[in-house]
Amino acid sequence: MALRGIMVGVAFFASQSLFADADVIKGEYVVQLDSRLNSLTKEETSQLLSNAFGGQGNFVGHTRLRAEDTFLVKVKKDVEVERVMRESSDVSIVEQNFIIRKFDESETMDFDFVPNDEKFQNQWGFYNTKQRLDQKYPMTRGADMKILEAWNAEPRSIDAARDVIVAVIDTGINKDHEDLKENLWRNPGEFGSWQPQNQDDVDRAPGCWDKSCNGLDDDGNGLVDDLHGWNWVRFSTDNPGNAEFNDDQGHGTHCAGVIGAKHNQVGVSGINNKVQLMALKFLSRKGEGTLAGAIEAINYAVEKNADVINASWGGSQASKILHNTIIKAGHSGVIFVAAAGNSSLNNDFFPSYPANYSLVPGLTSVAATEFNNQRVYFSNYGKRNVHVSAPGHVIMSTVLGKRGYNYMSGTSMAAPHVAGLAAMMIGLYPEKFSRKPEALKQYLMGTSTRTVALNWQLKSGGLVNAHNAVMGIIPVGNTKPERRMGWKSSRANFRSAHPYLPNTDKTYEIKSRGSSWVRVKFGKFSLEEGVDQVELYDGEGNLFDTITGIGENVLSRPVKGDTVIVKFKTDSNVNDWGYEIIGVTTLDEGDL
Ligand SMILES: [Ca+2]
Ligand SMILES: [Ca+2]
Ligand SMILES: [Ca+2]
Ligand SMILES: [Ca+2]
Repeated sequence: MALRGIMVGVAFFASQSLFADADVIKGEYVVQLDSRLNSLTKEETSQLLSNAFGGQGNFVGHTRLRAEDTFLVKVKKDVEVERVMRESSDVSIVEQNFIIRKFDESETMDFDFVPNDEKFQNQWGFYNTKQRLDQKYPMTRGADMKILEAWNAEPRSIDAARDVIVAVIDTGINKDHEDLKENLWRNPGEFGSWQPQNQDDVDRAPGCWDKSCNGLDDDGNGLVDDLHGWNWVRFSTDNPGNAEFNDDQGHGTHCAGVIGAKHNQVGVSGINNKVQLMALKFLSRKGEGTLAGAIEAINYAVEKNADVINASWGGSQASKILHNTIIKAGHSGVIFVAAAGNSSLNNDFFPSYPANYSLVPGLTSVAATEFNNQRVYFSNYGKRNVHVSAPGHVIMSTVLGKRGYNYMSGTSMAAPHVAGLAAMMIGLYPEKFSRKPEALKQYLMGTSTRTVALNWQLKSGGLVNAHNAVMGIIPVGNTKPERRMGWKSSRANFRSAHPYLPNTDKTYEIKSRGSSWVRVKFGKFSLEEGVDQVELYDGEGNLFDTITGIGENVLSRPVKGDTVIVKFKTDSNVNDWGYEIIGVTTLDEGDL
């Protein structure tokens, strides 16, 4: 089937105006006159400009802008620029006077709502203003997950997760922390007033008048006084563990703070000001736990109707039982958010568990990004097995101590950013996402920000974006055609030199007139991974795919429209063979 008119040509890619968001100054115009008028006197120029701008009734004055033919004109009432130029043959160009801003903007936050927690400024992952952290790192403005934008665009998002239960399966949660204690989940079966019935009760629980401290298993789940969670560190056949979930390491508390630290003037701000943090401790002070402990903790979370599980842990060893446990959790409606791992490895080839477990509805594997939205060097990645990324380097959150706060780095820190956002979405849109982990995962992927660098490293190609998520914005590159069938293929032949040239920055356009969707087929590519790459954009300049590394017979992601702009970029070293595009595949949604 022949393709309708594939066209190739050099396209100018940068189409954005530098002054796109310029504010204009009312009543002021910059005017360039025809150069033959340079010899006019000031009075003659004044008369001419006055005539052009509506006569003496409207014209206020003018001044020369240190050029023979260029003036600033002031008028009482704004005029139509096109009309002035059309009606006065003496006027060459008229432009409204507008405001130009320096590119490094001031650091004031132009938002109605900014949390008053004292360390919010350190939370670059929520809102990156290029602020200086206590430690020196090069920051990129806007490289963040758009939390402040989300809170402002949809203020309900701040407290939306008040009834959403997030199980932090980790080293425990610091129960005395000023930023967390109010957001601890309470087991409904283990609190409420209780009275000692006999001497045994008094002896066992002196001074206790509540189910949470009576030494009894009030909800009959086999665990005594499990008010906020449980501790499986010493769990064994003869030891059920205990109710002391308090963190002795800091890791779990850090995760908890990202998900739900109070907005209370002190410390940090959680993604959610209100949320139910279930403290399930199975990792010891050394940060180690057992398979059995992990399975127990996950089953506990499911039993107690957790909505989200945060798993900031793992390893290369697979377990079928843990896998089955997590599959069950997914089918029961929990979204399981797993850190991708910190080994700098590609999880598609070197699996990390639990992140890599397949067939789990909603399992979301999370890589870590840093201050410029690039993957942090230590973070695992994988176009098939790692779904999204989130900030995970030098993250400020809660730690040990009543007022303990500190930075930590890792995919461990990235996962709770996603878990926290998941909780927010469940709270905001329960009919869409509550107990629907796969739908929520797909949504978080679909609303994420695709970047050139993350495209080839992650399934979603990007970083979770809270603003897009609360507002229902799906970026163009993330949309998908409604139909899977009916794609038509035709041959194409575009290729780099073999081997390719250094310092290439080449752009061309592939067009298949009239198609609704288009994708391109690479016969072969062999490019220095992450350095030399082919970037694919739609006709409006929206990035939708990045091709790098090695592959054969690879179809790009689909994009809406009939245009693919191909950008080929290489650094100063030639490292490989290059690429060839051998086909273009199109879908016409008008066809039957
Ligand atoms: Ca109990
Ligand atoms: Ca009890
Ligand atoms: Ca706080
Ligand atoms: Ca190279």
